[in-house]
Amino acid sequence: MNEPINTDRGLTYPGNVGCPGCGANIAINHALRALGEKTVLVIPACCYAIVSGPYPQTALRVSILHSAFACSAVMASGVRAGLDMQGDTETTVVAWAGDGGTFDIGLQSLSGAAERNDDIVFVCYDNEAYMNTGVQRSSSTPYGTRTTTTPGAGWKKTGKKNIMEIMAAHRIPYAATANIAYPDDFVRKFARARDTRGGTRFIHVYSSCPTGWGVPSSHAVKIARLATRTDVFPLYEIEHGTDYTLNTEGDLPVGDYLSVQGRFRHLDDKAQALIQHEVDRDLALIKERVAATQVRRAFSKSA
Ligand SMILES: Cc1ncc(C[n+]2csc(CCOP(=O)(O)OP(=O)(O)O)c2C)c(N)n1
Ligand SMILES: [Mg+2]
Repeated sequence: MNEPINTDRGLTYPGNVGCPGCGANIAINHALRALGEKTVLVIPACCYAIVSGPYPQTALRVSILHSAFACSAVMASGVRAGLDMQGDTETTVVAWAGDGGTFDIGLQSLSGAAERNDDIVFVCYDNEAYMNTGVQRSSSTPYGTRTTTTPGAGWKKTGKKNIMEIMAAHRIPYAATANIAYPDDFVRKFARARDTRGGTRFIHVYSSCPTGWGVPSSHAVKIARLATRTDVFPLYEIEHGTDYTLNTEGDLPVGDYLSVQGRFRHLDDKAQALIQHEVDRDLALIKERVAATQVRRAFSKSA
């Protein structure tokens, strides 16, 4: 009850109900390090609504508002409007949603906030399925994955929705990917999102789920690092929807990522080759945009 916050201990309490190795717990630790205590989190229905604690319990030392599944972005917009009316310009308002609450049911509300360019940070911690309700596939679930709604030979035959491209199309001031296995890059991007005021910022966080992916909990960070080293989850930033910066270059084939996870173990060489092809194609598209950005910047300097 209004106890002064001792930030020396960080902004998370030492224990919560998350699964061992939960990537979202690692993500929130990194994120709050950058965001600081003047943060309001809006969390829709998802694992993290449970992990962050039902009132009056809490796992975090910042204010949390739980929203319905579909509307974390617009609720964050409303909190921002309320704070503005109180003259509080310092507090950062952050929607913290899963992939279901971002790619699927939350997409209209997120698109609305982004189109209005509301002054919020929207974070998708992406564990690539509806984990809280028992590992059902979402539109973020990658090609080849087995989930409880894509079991056995019915493994998912369509690809992952490209949420970064969708957000870039809204021409918001800042969008970035971040990975729990790269804490310095992660914290830098959250600090940048915090400081880029006056518009919508979006961060797509790679967030391992040992429980849903069939990997040992001790491998949560190792798998996350492999996602970026194989270019399955490249780290990059997009300013104003058009200016791209690539932060990493992978050095391993996708097989090194797929073969160590239960959810992909059934994939044969042909399916793995197709995934490699798509990963290479998507990375090439990002690189084309990076090159176009560099040309544009050089041109505008010389003009
Ligand atoms: C309108 C509505 N439909 C369904 C649910 C049930 N539900 C709660 S959490 C959840 C899955 C959330 O998935 P995601 O957003 O990916 O977060 P995760 O649990 O994976 O962290 C579902 C289907 C709900 N709360 N509200
Ligand atoms: Mg999810």
